[in-house]
Amino acid sequence: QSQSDFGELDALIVGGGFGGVYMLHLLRGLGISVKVFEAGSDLGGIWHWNCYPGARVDSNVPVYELSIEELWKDWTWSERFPGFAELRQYFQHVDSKLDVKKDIRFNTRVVSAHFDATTDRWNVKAEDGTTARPRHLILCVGFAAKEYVPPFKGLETFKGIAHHTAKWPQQGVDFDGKRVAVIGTGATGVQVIQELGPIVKHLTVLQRTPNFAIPMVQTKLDKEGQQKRKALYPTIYRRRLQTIAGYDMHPFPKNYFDVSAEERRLFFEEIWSRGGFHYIVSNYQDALMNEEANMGVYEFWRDRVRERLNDPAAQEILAPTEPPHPFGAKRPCLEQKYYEVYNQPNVELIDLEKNPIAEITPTGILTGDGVQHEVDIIVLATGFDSVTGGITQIDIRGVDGTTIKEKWEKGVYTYCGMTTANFPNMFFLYGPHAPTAFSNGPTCIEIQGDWVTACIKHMMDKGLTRIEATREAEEGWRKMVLHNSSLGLFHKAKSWYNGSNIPGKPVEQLNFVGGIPLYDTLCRDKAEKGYEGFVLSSVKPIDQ
Ligand code: NA7
Repeated sequence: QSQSDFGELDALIVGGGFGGVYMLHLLRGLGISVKVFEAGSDLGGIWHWNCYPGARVDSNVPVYELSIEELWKDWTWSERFPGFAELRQYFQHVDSKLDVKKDIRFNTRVVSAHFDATTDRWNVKAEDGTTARPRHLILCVGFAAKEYVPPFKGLETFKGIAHHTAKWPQQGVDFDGKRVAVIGTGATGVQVIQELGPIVKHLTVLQRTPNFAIPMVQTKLDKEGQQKRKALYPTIYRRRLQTIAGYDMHPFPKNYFDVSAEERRLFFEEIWSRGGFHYIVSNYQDALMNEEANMGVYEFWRDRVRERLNDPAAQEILAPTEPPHPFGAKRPCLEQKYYEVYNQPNVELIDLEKNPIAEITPTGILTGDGVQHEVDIIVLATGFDSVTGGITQIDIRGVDGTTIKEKWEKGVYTYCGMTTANFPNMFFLYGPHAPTAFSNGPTCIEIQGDWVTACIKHMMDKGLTRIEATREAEEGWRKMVLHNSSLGLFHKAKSWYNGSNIPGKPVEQLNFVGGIPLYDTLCRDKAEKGYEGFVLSSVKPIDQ
């Protein structure tokens, strides 16, 4: 494809994952001109980029899919937690039903968007020179669009294969007979390790902080069983909106110390065996607020994990006696055979807290103790400039020419977790100050997509061309987001939840922790009050 000018559009969506296709579907319904620019070569967003070995969603189906009936009525999954390949097939199914691709320009990475206050339009440019002048700019870039590679000394000298997991080659990598190092044990590292441990010649895991991984309890799903339950799907999707994290589970309406130790034990066993995020989300309602309760939750987890590990040293590194941070304050992930991998003779675990990476050499990794770990492949599972990075990496300039990166340099300001002052007609989904990291993606995206669509419809009906959040409104939203978070234990962990995984990034809660129902209510309330906290106006004629 050659560069082209899309001219004036009513809306331009950036990103072709869940958010982008949902937005496209809704905006088409308004009968307006809308296109999607997607940096990747196909649909899927996160599932297009993250094709590393073992990549899989930690949310269960059918809550992890769009609630559009045309899509779910004849789609079935093979597993409760599908892998990236099946998720990609789902996106092809979405295209076969909704014909989304015809309005998506792939291989089109948006590099800049400047607001033109004389026309109330965005001047958008992509890397290949493609341009568009949409009224509305809708960023559906997700929360993990900008990967983070730590500045390891000597990384560029490595002669083997090294990739960040989010930039994994689409054609895959041959691991047969290879010595592999995995740096990082977040959700990604855990998936890579449990996948590669059993098949590679040698695996070196370099862990800085242990992940409090909980059993996924993966299940095979059959077609007939799913089809039979389809009558319940509208209710399942409606109930998603009534749960704290947008799934099919609720916190238990009792405090940890309200019940006896025996009762707690039975309750823990029960929620543990359900798999998924039950052990966090369905736990006692004060589990993430009360430090002593949290310690009890940790201890049960620790003891279950230790039972699965043969080596006492590995037990202490992976499931320490004292937790480095409260349970759940940093994102735990779901695992299948993760801990058993460490019982294998071909797997070596290095505790970077005691023995950090000194440098990467042409043939491997040199640790602080002077040992050179010879490897053929390095998997960089080192995470993302999460939540804000996908937005701030684009040169987005608002009314006064300030970039979004400059605006958020010392702290994030948003209103309703979808807009920000000085950047009119710009909306973002599944980004900062929304339930993002604490929610099931499709649930959060649908609430926001519905809200943005209603807002654009309202503007078109009234002949308005500009909507902009006020500074006071975003100050209030920010205060509320930070206050809600301060009631829990989240600030006690170094985590991508609060930006502390990226050197120099301000450390503050980036997500709305108040839960899906409250978020939904607050956003609806602003709209119902005539878009309270926003200034709406019509374009000024150019000669004024
Ligand atoms: P995460 O959860 O941010 O994990 C990144 C991992 O990389 C984590 O274990 C980090 O250790 C480690 N890391 C980062 N920098 C370094 C350096 N300099 N040295 C050693 N180790 C390092 O990213 P994921 O991709 O796993 O998951 C992101 C989310 O995507 C996930 O939660 C899902 O929601 C989907 P640390 O913990 O900081 O000590």
